[in-house]
Amino acid sequence: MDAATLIGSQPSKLTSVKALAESLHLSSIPSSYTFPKHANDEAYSGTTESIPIIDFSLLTSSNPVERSKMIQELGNACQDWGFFMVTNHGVPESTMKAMIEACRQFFELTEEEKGEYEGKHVLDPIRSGTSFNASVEKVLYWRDYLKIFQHPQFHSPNNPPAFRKLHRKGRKSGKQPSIMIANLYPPCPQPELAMGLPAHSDHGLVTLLIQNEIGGLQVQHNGKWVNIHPLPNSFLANIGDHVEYKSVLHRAVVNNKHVRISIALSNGPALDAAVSPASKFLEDGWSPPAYGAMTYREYVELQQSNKLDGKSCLERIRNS
Ligand SMILES: O=C(O)CCC(=O)C(=O)O
Repeated sequence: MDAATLIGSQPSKLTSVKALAESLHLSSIPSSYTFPKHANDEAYSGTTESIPIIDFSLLTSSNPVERSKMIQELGNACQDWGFFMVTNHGVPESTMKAMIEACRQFFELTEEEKGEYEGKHVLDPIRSGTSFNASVEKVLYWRDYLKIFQHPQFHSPNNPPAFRKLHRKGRKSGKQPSIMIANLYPPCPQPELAMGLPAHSDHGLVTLLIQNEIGGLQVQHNGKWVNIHPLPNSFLANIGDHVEYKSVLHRAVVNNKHVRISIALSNGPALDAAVSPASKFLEDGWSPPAYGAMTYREYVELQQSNKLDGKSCLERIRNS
């Protein structure tokens, strides 16, 4: 096992950014949070660049014309953006708000209480912490997190009680794992210097994301960073590294006024499923496979044990 896979190997325990942000008189960020800037880092917020909207009710419509039109639009959205908004999905707005509230209550627990869920291994079923993987990062991110494996086996912190109650309701059938990642981005005194989460793509098939009403998500599209402003009561969906379509780089920036909370639900193949290029693409005449077979568990472990850095996880497993 790689040393970085053991979260407990980090030299000293870091306080959460929530505690840091709330410390009195903090007017500048510690240098360990200063994120290096790159050339095309500025966000583009032009009005013409808005992500596709998929109306879920039409995807399941009994009208075949409507349904096939929406399926076509879904294919285009995956191809062109790898990111889209899902409306009319049937999840009550009150449930989405209650989830955000339960996560907010979790982050409000004392450092000691949250410490109970400080994971020792990247695949621990419940793991709370700060940054992404502080044992391998030179620069820390302005973000605290809670990660929970929710399927096929259900896990939930006992505290706050609202959490367990709510998540029990949300259990589903099927074998694919889903991992819930709650992110807290407290107000940052120097948001232009810090980063919530750096550019990365997600493991798995599709990630669904909700947030409180505060923006911060940016998606890379045609080489530019686009600010995403989701419609109320919608999900954001993005393609992960395990789908035929290309997964898309995204990141979370921070602000100096508001607490931002987002919840990502990552859905992947079965943890022990070996994922490899489809055999129909490996017939005579095609180029040799770019990637070998690997279980989803191995891929998640690899991604979580290393620095979050663009598509470096995919690059690591590329056949040379
Ligand atoms: O907070 C966000 O909007 C992005 C979260 C994210 O990319 C993640 O949890 O992997």
